[in-house]
Amino acid sequence: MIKVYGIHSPFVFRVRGVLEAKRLPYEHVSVDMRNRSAAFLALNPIGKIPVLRDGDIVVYDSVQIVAYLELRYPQTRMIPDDLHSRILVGKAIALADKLDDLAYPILGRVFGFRDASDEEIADAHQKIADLLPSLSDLRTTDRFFLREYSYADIVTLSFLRLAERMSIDQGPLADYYRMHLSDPLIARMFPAPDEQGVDSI
Ligand SMILES: N[C@@H](CCC(=O)N[C@@H](CS)C(=O)NCC(=O)O)C(=O)O
Repeated sequence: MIKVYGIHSPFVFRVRGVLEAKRLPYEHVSVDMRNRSAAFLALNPIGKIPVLRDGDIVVYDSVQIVAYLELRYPQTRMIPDDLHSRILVGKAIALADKLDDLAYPILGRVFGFRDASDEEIADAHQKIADLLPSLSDLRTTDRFFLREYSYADIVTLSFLRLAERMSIDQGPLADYYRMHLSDPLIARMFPAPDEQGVDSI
C-alpha cells in the first residue's frame, strides 16, 4: 500500500487530496519533526514532509509527488495537459505556497513553536487578506478553478483548511470552502486533528 510520511501539513493535505481523487488506498506514517530520525532523513535528506513511498519508489516534495501520481496513476487527471490548465494550476500553486508561508507566524503562535509579535501576526493576517482575491479571481466558475475539480482546487482547499484551523479570514473563498467541504470525497482529504499514522519514524 502507498505510504505517506507526515500527516498534519497543508502539503500533506495536497497529496492526500490527489490520492483521494484517484481513489488510491494509502496509509500514513507519523514523522517526529522535532527530532527527525536517521531513517526518515535517509528517505528525504531535506527532512521535510510529505514523502511518499510506493513499493520501492520514494518521492519527496508535494510537487514531485503529485507529478509522480499523475504519471503512474493517470486515472482522474488532476492537472490536465492543456497549456491553459497548466498555467492556471501553476499560478494557484504559487499563490497557495505564498499564503501558506504568510500563515507561518500564526501557525507558530497557535502551536507554540514560534513566538511571533502581535504586529507580525496582524501583518500576516493583512497580507493574507490582500492576496486571497488574486487566488479567488483565478476561478473560471464559482465552483471550480478549471471546468472540473483539479489540483488548483486541492491546493486552495488545503490552505483554506489551515486558515479555518488558525482562525484566518477566508475572505472571498469562504463560501467556496464551505460548499466543497460538504462533498465527502473532498472532506476526506483532511485528517482529523488527532489522526495518527499506522506507524511512526
Ligand atoms: N516544497 C515542499 C514544502 C514542504 C514543507 O514545507 N513542509 C513542512 C511542513 S508544513 C516541513 O516539513 N517543514 C520542516 C522544515 O522546514 O524543516 C513541498 O511542497 O512538499
